[in-house]
Amino acid sequence: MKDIVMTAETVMQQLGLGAADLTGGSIRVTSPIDGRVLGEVHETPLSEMAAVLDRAKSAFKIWRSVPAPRRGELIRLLGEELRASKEALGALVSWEAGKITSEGLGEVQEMIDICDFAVGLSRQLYGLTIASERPGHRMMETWHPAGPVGVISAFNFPVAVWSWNAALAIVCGDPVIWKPSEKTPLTALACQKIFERALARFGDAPDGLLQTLIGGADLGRTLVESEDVPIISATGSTRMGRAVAPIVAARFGKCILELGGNNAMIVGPSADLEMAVRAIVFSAVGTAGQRCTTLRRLIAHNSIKDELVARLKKAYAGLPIGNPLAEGTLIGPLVDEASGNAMTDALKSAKAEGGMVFGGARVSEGVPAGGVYMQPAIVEMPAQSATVKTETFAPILYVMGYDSFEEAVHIQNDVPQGLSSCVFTLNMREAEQFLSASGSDCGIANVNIGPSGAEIGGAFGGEKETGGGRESGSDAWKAYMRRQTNTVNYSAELPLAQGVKFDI
Ligand code: UN1
Repeated sequence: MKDIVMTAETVMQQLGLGAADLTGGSIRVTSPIDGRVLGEVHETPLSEMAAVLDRAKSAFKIWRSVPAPRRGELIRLLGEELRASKEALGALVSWEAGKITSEGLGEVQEMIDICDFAVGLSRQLYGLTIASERPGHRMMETWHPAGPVGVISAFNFPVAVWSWNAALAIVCGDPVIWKPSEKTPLTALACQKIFERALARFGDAPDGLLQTLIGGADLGRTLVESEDVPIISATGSTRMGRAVAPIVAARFGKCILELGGNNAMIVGPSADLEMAVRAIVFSAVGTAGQRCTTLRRLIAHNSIKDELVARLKKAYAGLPIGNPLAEGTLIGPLVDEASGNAMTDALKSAKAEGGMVFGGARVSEGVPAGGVYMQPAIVEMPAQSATVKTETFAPILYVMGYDSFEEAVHIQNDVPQGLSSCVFTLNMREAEQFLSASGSDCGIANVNIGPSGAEIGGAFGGEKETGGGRESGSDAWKAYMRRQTNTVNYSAELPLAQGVKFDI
C-alpha cells in the first residue's frame, strides 16, 4: 500500500470534514475497500424537514429573480472550487465508493465539465418567438425557474450525478435539496462544503440554495411527498423509481428518472475486434460493473463469437483486481456484501438457465481484507433468459450469438430497460439501421464506442424501465424550468383566435 498517498484522513481533512462531521453520529460509514470505518455521521432528523423545505421555498423566492448569468457566476465559482479539490474529492470517492483512482478523478472531472456547461447555459435559457395568427400580436415562450428540486442520487456516482442536477437547477433558478445514497454521505458532505466555499465567494446568495439530507428512506419519502418540491430527480434502481414516480404524479409534480440499465453491444462480422475487446473490457468491468451504463449483454455474430469470447477470456484473465487506490488496479471492490451475494446468485441462476460461466469467483488473495472483490464473469448464454433481462449491479457479461442483424436488434431491445446501447461494425448499413427508428430503443445508442462513459454534452437517460428522464447536456435544462407561453397584443383591436366572433 506504499503507493497510496491519499489516506482517507488526509483527504477528509483537505475537504474540510472535521470531527464534528465525522464523529458521534448514528450512521457508520465504512469503506468498500477494506471495511474500515471512515466516520460516524449525523443523520438529519426527520423533524428538521419542515425547516429544510421552508428554507428552500424562501431561497427560491429570492433566487428566481437573480439574473440567470449572475446565477451562472455561482456555478463558475463552484467549478473553480471543484478544480481546487479535484484530487481530494476524487480520492474520497475512491474511499467511499471503491472506485479506482482514475475513475474517482474522472467523476470529479465530469462535475467540472457540467459546471462549465451550465455557466454557458446561464446565458442561453432561450425561448422561441412564434408567429401569431392575429395582426398586431406577438407570441413567445419564456422559461421561468420552477421551484426547489429534490435530487436523490445513488452510491455509484455519488457526486457527478448530483452535480449534473445541481449545476443545471441552480442556473435555472431552483434551489436544491439533495438526498444522497446512505452509502455515500461523506462525499455529499464534502460537496456541500465545496458549494459553501463557492457561495462565500459569490457573496449575496440566499440561505438554503443547497441543503443536504443525511439519512434513510424516510427523509427521501418526505422530500418526494412534499408539494413544495415541484421537481424530483431520482437516480437509482427501477424499484426505487416505481416507488417514487406515483407519489410525485399524485401531486402533479414532475419526475426526472434515471433508473436501471441493461446495456448491450452488438458486434457485427465486420467489426474491428481489437477495438471491440478494449471497449467491452472497459464498459463491462470498469467501476466493477457498477455503472448504470455498464455493458451487461454482448450480442455477437455467430461467425466471430467464439474468437471474440476467446480474446475476452484472455483479457479478463490478466485484469488487475485489488485496492482501487493502488497504481495499476483496474477492478476495485463491489460496494458491499449484498452486491457480492447478488452477483453470486445471478451467476447461479444463469447456470441453471444453461449458461457457461467463466470467472465470477470471490477473490481473497492480493486484495485488502474486509472488501468484496470479485473476478468479473463472462457467461455464454443459450438465450436471453430471465436472469439476463435483470440488471445485476456487478461485473457480469452475458454473451449471446445471432445470425441476422434484425435478430441482433431484436435481442438488444427485448429487455425491460432502455438506457444505453452500441454496435461495433464497419458496415454503414448496420450502423445506420441501429441508429434508425427501427433500431436501438435506448436513450443512448453508439457506434464503435462502448455504452458507458458518456460525455456531459449530450442528454443522459433512457426509455422504458430506465424511466424516461434526461439529465446533463443538450436541452435537459428544460426539465428544471417551467415554460410559459406569452401572447402580446400591440394593436388597438381585440381579435379572437380561430376567427371566433363574440361582439358585446
Ligand atoms: C450512472 O452510472 O448513474 O456514462 C451514471 C457514464 C457516466 C455516468 C454514469 N458518465 O457511464
